[in-house]
Amino acid sequence: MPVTEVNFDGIVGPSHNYAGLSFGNLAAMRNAGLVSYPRTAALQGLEKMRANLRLGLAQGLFVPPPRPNRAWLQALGTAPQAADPSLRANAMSASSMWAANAATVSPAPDTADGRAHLTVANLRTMPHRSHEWPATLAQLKLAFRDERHFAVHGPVPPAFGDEGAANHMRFAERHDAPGVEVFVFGVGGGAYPARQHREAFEAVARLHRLDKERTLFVQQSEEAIAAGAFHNDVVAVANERVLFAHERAFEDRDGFLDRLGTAFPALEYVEVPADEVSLEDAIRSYLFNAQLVTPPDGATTLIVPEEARETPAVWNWLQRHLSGNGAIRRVAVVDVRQSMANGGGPACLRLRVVADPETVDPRFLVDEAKLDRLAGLIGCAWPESIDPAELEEPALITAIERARMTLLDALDLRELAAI
Ligand code: SUG
Repeated sequence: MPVTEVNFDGIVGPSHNYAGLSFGNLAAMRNAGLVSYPRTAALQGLEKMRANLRLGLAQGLFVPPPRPNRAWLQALGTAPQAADPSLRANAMSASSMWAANAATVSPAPDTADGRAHLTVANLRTMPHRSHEWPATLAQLKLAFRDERHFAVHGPVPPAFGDEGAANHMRFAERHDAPGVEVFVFGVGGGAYPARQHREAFEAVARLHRLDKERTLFVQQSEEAIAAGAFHNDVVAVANERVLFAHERAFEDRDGFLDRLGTAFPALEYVEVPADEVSLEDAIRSYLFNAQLVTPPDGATTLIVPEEARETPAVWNWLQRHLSGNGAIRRVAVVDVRQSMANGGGPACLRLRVVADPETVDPRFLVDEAKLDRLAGLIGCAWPESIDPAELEEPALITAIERARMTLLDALDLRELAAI
């Protein structure tokens, strides 16, 4: 099979809950304390994967890590029942579902050794995400273990925060052509943390052996972070020649566009002006946290969440763009409301890897029949609902741990059990 885009979606784990752990992520803060629906959440994720398959795209998955993370609690001198509620919630989060934060990926045509490079993200800024990487790394090492095609790197040292592909964009004439990679970092964000540090991305670019002439470092606008865009993929998305972004996404918009246009003359820039869609509407609707994809028929498609259709300024903008024959030719809508309520849209839920699917461990790839089987399993094993006040209940913890093992068995991934 040729080199193509493969999206690896994180299966929503059975512990999915709304504990309000992500300061600066407005949806997560707003919904703190609500009852969550892990079964519905995971099924919504599977349906999004199915929609991608039906567009003709290759699709993969990652499995949830063990939750509660007993090893992490043990290193902190405690255990699920004994831990104080805040520590316990940090050990129970299903946040690995947002696979755009799993790693940064540089496809083979961009690197000096002709292999695709992946660096697992350290996610050190948020305690509940800081302990994701060991389990993620174990999966990456399994899924992409063919060293003729892939190089998988451990995390950048935690002195510098790295949040992975959510702040990384790649431009190329076609997926299999050499690309220009853009690394977006934050400096300030008003009251909120800038989670991606420049030093971390500079290290990633060195580790991935990228060509300096085709590598750009760009500052995310402080205004965007302060407005709730805790990752760049909340205000911008790229695919092949197209950059789709909000006017206020970058600190020095003009300077960035000049540099990008020089490095990548084929750029097609689609900007949403602030006076047509405010930053607030863009962030609330997750217009830009969309998957921008090229299906086999060549019609660039934007996969947006239902919330984008429900936000009049956003939906009107999209209709105008489509009728004007713009770079985006089609819009598809998916329901990922359970994830959205924690600030994770369609793009957050996937790690995009440009590679030949035949070089990936097939246990991490899906077709519709596999999705059907997983839906049946999740429908039985995933908790129906979780009230964050009940996270310490032994019966719930047992159900969550059992559900994950059932999934690993079904996928023949038992070797990940103890990680
Ligand atoms: O890191 N939410 C995630 C959402 C990640 C979205 N990813 C991208 N933009 N690519 C985060 O803020 C909420 C968890 C909680 O509150 O329990 C959370 O972690």
